This record gives sequence, structure tokens and C-alpha cells, in this order.
Amino acid sequence: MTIKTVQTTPFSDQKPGTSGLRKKVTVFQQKNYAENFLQSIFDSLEGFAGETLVIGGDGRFYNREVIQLAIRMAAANGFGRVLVGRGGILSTPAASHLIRKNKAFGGIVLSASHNPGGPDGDFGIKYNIGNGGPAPEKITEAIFARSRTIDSYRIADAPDVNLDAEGSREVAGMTVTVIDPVADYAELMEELFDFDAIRALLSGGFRIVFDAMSAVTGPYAKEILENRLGAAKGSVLNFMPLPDFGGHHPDPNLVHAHALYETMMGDDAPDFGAASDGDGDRNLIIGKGIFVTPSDSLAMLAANAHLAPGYSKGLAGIARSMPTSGAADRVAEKMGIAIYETPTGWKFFGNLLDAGLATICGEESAGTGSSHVREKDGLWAVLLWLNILAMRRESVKDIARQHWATYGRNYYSRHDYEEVDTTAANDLVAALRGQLSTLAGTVFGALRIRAADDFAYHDPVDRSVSEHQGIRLLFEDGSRVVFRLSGTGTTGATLRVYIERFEPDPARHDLDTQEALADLIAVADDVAGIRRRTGRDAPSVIT
Ligand code: VG1
Ligand code: CO
Repeated sequence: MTIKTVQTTPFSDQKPGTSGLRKKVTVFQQKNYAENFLQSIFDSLEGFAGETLVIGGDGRFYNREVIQLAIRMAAANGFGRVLVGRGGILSTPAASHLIRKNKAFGGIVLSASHNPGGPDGDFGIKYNIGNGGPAPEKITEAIFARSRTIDSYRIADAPDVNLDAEGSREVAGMTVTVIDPVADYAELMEELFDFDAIRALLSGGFRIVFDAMSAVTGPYAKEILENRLGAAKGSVLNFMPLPDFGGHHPDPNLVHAHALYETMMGDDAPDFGAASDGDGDRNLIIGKGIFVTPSDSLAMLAANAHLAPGYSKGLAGIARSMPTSGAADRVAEKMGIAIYETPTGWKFFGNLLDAGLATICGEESAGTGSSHVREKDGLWAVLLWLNILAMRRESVKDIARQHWATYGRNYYSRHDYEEVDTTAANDLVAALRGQLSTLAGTVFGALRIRAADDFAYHDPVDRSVSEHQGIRLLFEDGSRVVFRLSGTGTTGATLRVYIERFEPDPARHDLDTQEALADLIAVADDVAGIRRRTGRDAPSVIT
């Protein structure tokens, strides 16, 4: 078997975003595009000779091709062993677990998460480090720098590996083991949660529905929810991972999981509804007649986590991304534990989890997770909810109401303006930055801006600093508006506007969220000139 060194020329656009490199499939299909990026990853790492690399993806179009490439290139670059999920399938949290469990050097996760798939959809490559989590900025910056000067890549001249047959074989001196993608992950879930209690709940008439959105969580949810926990057959919908996700966006929000929402709001709604995204790290939680915002879900999970065996000793701390609502802060305060506020993206939680400073983490974008892996974990959140419901034997709605009565309610919404002209979006953010020094003290009706800034994060563990992580307008009554541009989109720019208001009075906990936030939404447009600059009358997606 020969190892080839192939000459190449750099691409200028291989800068990893919030979560790896995401581009249109057609971009990845350019000659040497994926090869360059993979080699740039390997060139940015040291000391992996003979080590293990985990490889898997969310099953989207082009997954198998890039897996074959990654295997041949890992062999040529000197890895000793590759673990790959059968069919090329590994959910992001399962990949994180496998890296940790096998003490692998790292992993390559092929996914564009909630972005649409198919020949005209998106594809992505992400590198995870040995702790199982996304590579920190220091490494992603090194990968980008390397991608701009790369002149060759190394690849083994070997035939494709049969990804559909479990077992080990050799590729150019490296062992490739095709493994069951679900087994280890399911075992970990059994360690964390009281499966007997959940089984008892589900056999007592408690009905659930889980929409896998034709994405990677299907096989995991079928095995865990139906086979191991005894949920009624058919509880898991759209469980076959499809290369194009059935033509849908595998994004578990109220727009793309609308059918589930309708079911859960109907007269004969099941007791609990949930969904997950393309790569299985996000979750949507809807109780009978109530949508739980991801920010609220984080707070409610943290407040009740002790009811699950894996968290019975309590939490070391809670971490949330800056745009995520402050609901979790109130729980942390009451528990007397620390709360950490990080930039958007799971990579910033890794240090806190490794250092034992935080146990549960979450993002407003439907991501929740814990120290069990180093990625957010959609099914984990669903199982923690089920464990809590099994212990409390109250409805999701009752649990939410009691939570708000105890801690107050953080009305929260995110408005996304997708595929906006890139220049217009950059100008909008630049203009906001230009106003920062003069906004404090400005009054809009009953609202007065207390402070305005561009969020910077000082990592308490490695002391690294990450700047320009979102423009914040902080109001005197504790309300907030945050603006930032997405780092995961592939067409134009996506402007995200995050709006939050705290309401302590239980008599005012039944308001419509958009109405409760109406004056803040108006201020956001006033200050940023969203309509004027983007030409949009309304957001593309409201979550
Ligand atoms: C979005 C979310 C962010 C999340 C990221 C990756 O990033 O806002 O919270 O961590 O996606 O999630 P951005 O830069 O587009 O706002 V996933 O499930 O797409 O890997
Ligand atoms: Co995802």
C-alpha cells in the first residue's frame, strides 16, 4: 500500500465558524477542498502517531465520501487506529463520548448540524480534541492559518472501507474498526438516568412523541426510548437518517418542527414532545400545551437535576452562553453555585467542564448538556426531562409554572434575519459598535439603557480572551437586547437578535412572549435600524 503526497493550492475561505467549517456541498466537492482542510487539521496537531481517531457524521449527503477520505488521510498521516460508526453514522454527542471512552487523540465529526442537506445543501467538518469537545479557538485559528499556505496533502492509496460491516480491518498499516454507533452512548445514558423510573412512567399511560427529523438521532432514540424504555412503538417519528433529511431543515425549532408543535398543542396531545437536530446535539422540549424555551429548559433541568442518579450529588456550577436568558442564573444563585457566561458555541464550555467548575451547560439555540460528554446532547436533555417527570409525576406545564413562581419568568425570544446581504449586516454591526459609547442613558419610552458593550470573554481556566462576541444593550430594569452575526450560515449573513425581559410577578406569567417583549423589539429596530438596513419587515425565524 503506498502513501501519496499530492500537490495542492490553498483555498482562502476555510475559516472554521462557531462549530467547524460549514459550506455548501458544492464547495466541498471542489477538487482538493476537503483534502486541504483535513490536512490542515492534521498539520495543526502534534503527537498523534499511533493514536486513535474517531470519525463519524450525521449521515447527510457527502458523508460517506468524506469519511473514506478522512480514513485514507488519517492512515497516511500516521494515526494508529480509526473508530468509525457503522454506516458512517455518529451523533455529535456519541462521537464525543467515544473519544473520551477510548482515550482517542481526537475526532472528526462530519456535520452541518441543523443546516439543510442534500446535493444543494450544506456540509461541514469539525475537529474535536481529546476531551471530546470542539477544538478551542487556538486550534481552529491554527487550522485556518495552515489552510492558507498548504501546498500538499498525504493520502493512502487504498480501497474504500466497507462502512456497513462492523469489525476491524487494515488500511495502510492503520486499523479501522467499524462499530455500533448506538451501543456505548446508550450505556452511558443508562448510567446517568433512572431507566426503571422512566419505564414505570411510560408504562403508566404517559405518552411521548420524539421527532428525529430524518436525522442522526433516529437510531439512538429508537433504541433508547422504544426498545430500552418501552415507549409505545411509533413514538419516535422520522427515525431513518436520510441524506437530505427528507428535504427539511433538521432544526428543532417552532418553525421547522411545526408539526410536532401542532400535535403538542392539540386536544389529544401526548404528555411530552421532543425533537433533535441534524447531528443530535440540540433538543426541542414541548409539554402538553406548553413550549419550553431552551433557556428555561436549562434552568429547569438545573433546578431538578438532582432527581437523576447521575446528578444526585448536586451541580458544581452552571454555564450558559451570553445570549442565553438569565433564567439559569437565578437557579444558580438560589443553589449557591457559580454561573458562567461564555460566548456562543460549545467550545467555550470545555475548559469549565474539564476543570470541574460547571456540571450543566446550555445555549438558547436548543443546546443543553453536561459533564458526561463535551458536546451538547439532545437525547440527554430529553432523558433528563423524562427522569425528572418520572420522579415528580407532574405535568411539564405544572413544573414550568412552579419554576416561574419560584424564580420569576424570563420572557425570551430570538429573531433571526437569514440570508441578509453580507455588507448590510456587517454595516449594521459596525454602526452599532460606533454607537456603544453614547447609548448608556438613552431613554425609549419606559426603557432606559443602563450600559451597552461588545461582549468579551475572559476564560477563567486558560486566561484566553475572546472579543467581539455580541453587542449588548442592557436596560435598567434588567431587560436585554443582544445582536450578533451567525457563525454557522453558508449563504449571506444571518443576523440574530436576542430579546429578554424578566418578570417576577406570577400574575404576569401568562403573557404572549412577543407581546411581553414588544417594546424591546421596537427599541432593537430603532437602535440598529434592522428594517432600514436589511430591507426586511420581519424576521425569517422567531424562536
Ligand atoms: C449556532 C447557535 C449556537 C450553536 C451553534 C452550533 O451558532 O447560535 O448557539 O452553538 O449554532 O450548533 P451561530 O453562530 O449560527 O449563532 V449546531 O447544533 O449547529 O452544531
Ligand atoms: Co447540532
